[in-house]
Amino acid sequence: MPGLTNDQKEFFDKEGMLCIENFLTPEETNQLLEQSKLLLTKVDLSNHTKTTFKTADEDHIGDKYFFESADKTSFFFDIDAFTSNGELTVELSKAINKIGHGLHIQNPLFKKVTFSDSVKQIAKDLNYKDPKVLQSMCIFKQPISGDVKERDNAVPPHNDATFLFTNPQSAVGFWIALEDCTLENGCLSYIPGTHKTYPVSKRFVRTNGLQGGCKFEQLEDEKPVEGEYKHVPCKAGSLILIHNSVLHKSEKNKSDKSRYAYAFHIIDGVTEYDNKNWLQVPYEGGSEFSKLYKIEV
Ligand SMILES: O=C(O)CCC(=O)C(=O)O
Ligand SMILES: [Fe+2]
Repeated sequence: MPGLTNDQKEFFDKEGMLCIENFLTPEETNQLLEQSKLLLTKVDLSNHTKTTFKTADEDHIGDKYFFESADKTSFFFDIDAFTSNGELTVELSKAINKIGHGLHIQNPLFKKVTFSDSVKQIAKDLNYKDPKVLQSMCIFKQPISGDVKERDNAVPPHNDATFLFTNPQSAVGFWIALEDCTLENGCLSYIPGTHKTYPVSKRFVRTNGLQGGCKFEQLEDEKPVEGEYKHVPCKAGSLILIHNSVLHKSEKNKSDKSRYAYAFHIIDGVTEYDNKNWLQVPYEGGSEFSKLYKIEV
């Protein structure tokens, strides 16, 4: 089973991001793309809280719908999806930003890819002792169309440890392109090496236990960001590994081509995952995050 070559391990360690082309076959990629499109048709607006998704400091969501999404197929909208009166600004299927955060639990197709031998092998090659899948999501950057020349679907600069905090840090993102990602439709970009030079200066914490509410807790002073963002355009079927502490972002989709991706994050069960994190267990039907594999003793 192909895992990571020594060169790939070295590259990931040095850069904080690694793109592996052809991780999925065209058939597997297409299956997940079609499944994502199918899920987009399942949103029922009549009983929906219209929760939008944004990771900018000032207005991160923190409502119950978000809190309880860890093991569900929940729908989150682009921040420009609704007018102030709650009217959709685009057609429903083009208004969704994310579906998550329990696709690896709920959806057989996403589950199969998440718990595949190739993913397990990569976790082993990254020296995970007890890898656990924390969350999974379909991420949509909807295309522009008609009068809409720009969609507000940029992901601001961040590191994932801010949101998936463990002690010591152990999260790694597995981000799979379901369509070709380009400079025009908002491919990922990152500043190489920032996982070693830029501190995890804040973390996203619950303010009110299981009731909902989140804020950023400042851990240390922000450091001026140095370095240039490097774009990672890639073909559909590519896997991009994201180190927990590397600064990364993606731009708005300014093209008429969508950019759909499936991403999940793992952490190491031997680290401390405390109850301040927004994503908590036990959740419905389980008392732990899903183990990627049973540990060999
Ligand atoms: O899909 C994107 O543009 C951003 C994804 C991301 O930041 C992540 O998966 O950690
Ligand atoms: Fe991220």
